[in-house]
Amino acid sequence: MIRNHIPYLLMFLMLSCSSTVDPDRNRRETEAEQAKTVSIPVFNPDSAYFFIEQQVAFGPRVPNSEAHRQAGLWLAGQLDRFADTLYIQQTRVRAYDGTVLNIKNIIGAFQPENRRRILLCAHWDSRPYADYDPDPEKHYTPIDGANDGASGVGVLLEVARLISKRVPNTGIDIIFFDAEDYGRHRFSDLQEEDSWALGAQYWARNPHRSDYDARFGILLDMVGASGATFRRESYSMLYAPNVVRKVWDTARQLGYGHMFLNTDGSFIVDDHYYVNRIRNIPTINIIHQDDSTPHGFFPEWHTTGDNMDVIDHYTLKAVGETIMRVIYKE
Ligand code: AHN
Ligand code: ZN
Repeated sequence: MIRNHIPYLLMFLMLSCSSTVDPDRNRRETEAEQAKTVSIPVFNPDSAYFFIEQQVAFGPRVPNSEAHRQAGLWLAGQLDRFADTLYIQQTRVRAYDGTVLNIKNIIGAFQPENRRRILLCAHWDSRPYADYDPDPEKHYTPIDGANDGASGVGVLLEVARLISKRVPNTGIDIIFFDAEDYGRHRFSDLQEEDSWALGAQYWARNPHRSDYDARFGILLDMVGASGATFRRESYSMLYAPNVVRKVWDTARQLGYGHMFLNTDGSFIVDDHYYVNRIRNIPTINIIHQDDSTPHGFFPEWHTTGDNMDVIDHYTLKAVGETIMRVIYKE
């Protein structure tokens, strides 16, 4: 009986000693204890994987195609299962080549009454052409976009499923932007500015609520390929350095420091760029960058090889757990 008490006594002595040496230590330990006791629902990478598989099964989700229409309906239905309020923004935008695209931003609000909010987003369309395919015959073939597009949506659908089960302290909006990837074909002579992220540009000028604001935003783009590495993307560092730090620190604490690298990436015009520039919401991009490829992204980027074969459960788990922890720490 006495023996059982010795460790407690020792621990008490150790704690009281250390607190005289470092007055901050007790407070820090309390915070660490709290972080452990906040129960964070467990991110299921198999579930995220399945959400990606289902999107890809519709075929390439190119605006104006039947697969795009069907996938959009399915996605809205999925988000509606989990969110408190669903918004569908339907509009027409003009692509760089003059094509008029029928697009749809799909938005799920969680705790819409909460004034403290976080924005999470990804693009749900896929690119109309594999203009980086090693086979020139395929340079105008639409792509599956399993990683480029569907992976971010898959992770966020799993996040949506989990937060619907255990309400976090912060309100959350999940936005699936359309027409991110209808940017200029690499062999096109047309020089059109702002040809990427058309859905995000539209939303930034016409948010689903006119007074919409969030404390910060996180964009997920190409977050599912095996061997993914995430560098600190430069627009994220320009507009939201504290958010980058917060997310990268969280990933490192979880043991994913080998993927969330503390090295600088390049400037990437993506959905987050317009959320920052037009809406002024500090928003970062978690995007797979790879120095060893000619375009700086994952090897199958904008090729027909961007299919389910590149998707890796471990990468999904790393990103999903990081996002979940960031959410539940707020
Ligand atoms: C540019 O290449 C300018 N932006 C890339 C953004 C992107 C394309 N993300 C996914 N596909
Ligand atoms: Zn793309």
